[in-house]
Amino acid sequence: MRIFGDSISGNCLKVKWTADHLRLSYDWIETDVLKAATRTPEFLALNPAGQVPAVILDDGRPLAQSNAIILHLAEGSALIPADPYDRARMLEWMFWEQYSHEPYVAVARFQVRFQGKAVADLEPRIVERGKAALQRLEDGLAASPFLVDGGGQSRRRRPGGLHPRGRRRRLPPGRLSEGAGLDRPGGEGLGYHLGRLATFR
Ligand SMILES: N[C@@H](CCC(=O)N[C@@H](CS)C(=O)NCC(=O)O)C(=O)O
Repeated sequence: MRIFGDSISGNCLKVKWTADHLRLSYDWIETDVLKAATRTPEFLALNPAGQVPAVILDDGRPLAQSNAIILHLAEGSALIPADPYDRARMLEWMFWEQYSHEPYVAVARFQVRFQGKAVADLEPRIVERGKAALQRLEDGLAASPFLVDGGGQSRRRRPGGLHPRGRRRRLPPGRLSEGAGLDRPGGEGLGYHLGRLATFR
C-alpha cells in the first residue's frame, strides 16, 4: 500500500498509526500541504478532492478520507467492535470527530503551531467549539477507558487500557490536541487517555 500523507496532519497520522498498529506494510509518500502538493495534476488524479490522506491499496485501487481509510484497513481486526451496536457507536464518534472536533481542534492547532498565531487571535468560534469538543471527549473518557466500551467498566480497573475481552477498542481523537493551545478541560479522562496514547503503537 502507498499512503500519501503530510506528517503534520492528524488526519494523515491517524492512517499511519492504524497501519502501524495493525503491522501493515506501506510506503509513506510525504505530501506537503503547505507547498500545495495536493493540488498537482498527478495528485488530483488520485484524489480529486485535493486532500491527504489518500492511499493506493495493494490492488491499485485508490481511497481517500481518513476515516474511510482507517475503517477499511481495520476491517476484521479487533479495532472494530464485532457487536453491531458498538460498531455503530464507534461510527457515531467518528462522524462526530470529523464534524465537531477536527474543524476546530485541528484548525486551531494548525494556526497556532504552524502559522504562529496566538490563541488570543484565533477566531472565537474555533476556540469555543474546540474547547467544547475537548470537553465532550473528557466527559466520554471520564467514566470509561474507551469511548465505545460495551462493558461500562471502570477506567481504574483496567490501567493497561485493554478491553475486558482483551480487545482494543478504537482510540479516540485528541492525540495532537495539546498543540492547539486550547486549555484541557478539568478532569482525568482526557489526561489519562493522552498518557495512554503516548504508549499506543
Ligand atoms: N475529511 C478529510 C479531511 C482531509 C483534509 O482536510 N486534509 C488536509 C490536510 S489535514 C489537506 O489535504 N489540505 C490540503 C488542501 O486542501 O489543499 C479526511 O478526514 O481525510
